Amino acid sequence: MRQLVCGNRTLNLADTHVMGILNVTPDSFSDGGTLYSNQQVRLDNVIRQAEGMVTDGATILDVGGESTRPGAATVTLDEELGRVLPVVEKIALELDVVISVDTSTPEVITESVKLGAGLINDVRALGREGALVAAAKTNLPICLMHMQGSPATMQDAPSYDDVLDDVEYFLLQRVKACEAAGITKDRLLLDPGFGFGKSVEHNLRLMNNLDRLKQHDLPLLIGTSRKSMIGAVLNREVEQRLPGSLATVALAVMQGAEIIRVHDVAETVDVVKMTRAVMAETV
Ligand code: YH5
Repeated sequence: MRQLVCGNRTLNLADTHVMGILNVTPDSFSDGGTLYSNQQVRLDNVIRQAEGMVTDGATILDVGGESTRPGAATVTLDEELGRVLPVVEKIALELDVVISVDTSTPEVITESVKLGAGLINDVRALGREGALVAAAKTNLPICLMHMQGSPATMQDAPSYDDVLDDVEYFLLQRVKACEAAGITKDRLLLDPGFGFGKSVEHNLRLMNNLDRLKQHDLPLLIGTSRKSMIGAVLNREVEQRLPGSLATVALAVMQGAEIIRVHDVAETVDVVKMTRAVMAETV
């Protein structure tokens, strides 16, 4: 049986898992401003949101303390630690869920694991100095995501010979780097990185060709929730992108994605169930 061992919890990879997004950045735009007061992350509000997502069926929560939006303020090490660690600690104590930490920072990786993190999700694919070594020591699964450029400028002029070839090549290079650092393949997940240095057409081509990444026998994580590719296709503002997001969820599940990273857990769980029922031709 294909499994992902996430510390003290194990995910069955025959299931499709919904990962709830828990932003703990004061400049996050998706929470309507309710999670923060005076630019401070309110722990009780974050935990309440986390609890709701688990009740709605999320089996993974993704805790992120760095905003990777173009133009977002850079976060210092102390800020990131101060945002992420209390949330990881409290969720680990209170909820039955795998805690993913959305970070590129070696110190955050190392400290999160001590407090109960079960997965490392790095939009820089362990490219930062010291990240490979820190991640290797955790014994946790790592999600390697593709990004062209860096968050500040990645959407200025995304350009590829062939986006499918480039994304696949980059991710396979990172898999090799991980293996050289002692991270075995059974700990790795792949993610094409929707919206990270990609035009709408690049994103659509990736979405329509997930089989290219599925060929490598590693679990696939997909994150399109509320992203600008949906805004561009439908001409919708960020708060009106749920139906478009759910369409991409059905397509990703149909193509075998194992983990779906979303803001809207309840709606996504329904779409996952419906899609899986069709694929299995049974309830
Ligand atoms: C991802 O795809 N994304 S953070 C802009 C939006 C909405 C959402 C304008 N971390 C991913 O969620 N980790 C992020 O609307 C991620 N895969 C993985 N593995 C960006 C984000 C977002 C950005």
